[in-house]
Amino acid sequence: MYGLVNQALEDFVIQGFGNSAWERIRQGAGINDDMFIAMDGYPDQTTFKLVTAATQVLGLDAAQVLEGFGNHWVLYTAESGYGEMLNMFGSDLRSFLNNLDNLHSHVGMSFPALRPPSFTVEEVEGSAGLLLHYRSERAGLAPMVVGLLKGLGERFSQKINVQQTAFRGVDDHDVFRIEYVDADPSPAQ
Ligand code: 1DX
Repeated sequence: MYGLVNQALEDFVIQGFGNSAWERIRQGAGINDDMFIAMDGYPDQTTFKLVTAATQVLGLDAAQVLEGFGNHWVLYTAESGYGEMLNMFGSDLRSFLNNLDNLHSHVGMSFPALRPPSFTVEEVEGSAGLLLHYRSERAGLAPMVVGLLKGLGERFSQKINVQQTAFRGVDDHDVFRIEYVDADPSPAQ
C-alpha cells in the first residue's frame, strides 16, 4: 500500500498513545524505516506487521486497532493534503459513500499502483439507513471499514450505528448496515 497508509497508522498511534508506543511497535514489527514516504509503495505486509505489533504493545485486539486506525484515516487524510479532494466527493455520508469508487478512480489516475477497494450502497426501503457492500483485494480489513464509517459519521456530523451483516469467507463479501440515529429528542422539562 502507499506509504500514506503507514503514515496514518503512525499518526494514529502517536496521537493516541505517544511516541514511545510507536517506537516499540515499529521495532516489534521489525520495520527499520524511520519514516514512510506517502507516495511510495510498501508491501501490504508492512502495514499488517505494524497492526499485529500494535495489538501487543497497546493491549488491544486487531479489530480494535483497525477500527481506531480507520476512524483516524478520515481525519488524517483531511489534514494531510487531501481535504479538498474529500470535499469534492460528497458533503453528506450517503453521497460520499456513493462516490467512493469515483474518489479512488481519481486517486488512481495520479497513483496507478493504487489497489482500491470497491464500495456500493444499497438503499433499504423504509429504513433510516443503508447497506454498504465492501469488496477488496485485501482480506482482514473489515474492522477498519467500521472505523472509516464512524470517522465519516463524525466528519458529516451524522450519528450512526454500524453493524457488519455479511462476512467475506462465509459470504461472498462484507456488508455493513449503517443506521442513522435520530438527533436527541428535546430534553424533558
Ligand atoms: F469509507 O484495501 C472513507 O495503496 C472510506 O480494502 C474509505 O492500494 C475514506 F498519494 C493519496 C495516495 C498516495 C491519496 F498515493 C491514497 F499516496 C485514498 C486518500 C482514499 C483518501 C486504498 C489507501 C488503497 C491506499 C483500504 C483502506 C482497505 C478508503 C484504505 C480507505 C479516502 C484507502 O479513503 C482495502 C493502496 C489516497 C487516498 C482516501 C486506500 C490503497 C476510504 C476512504 N482506503 C494514496
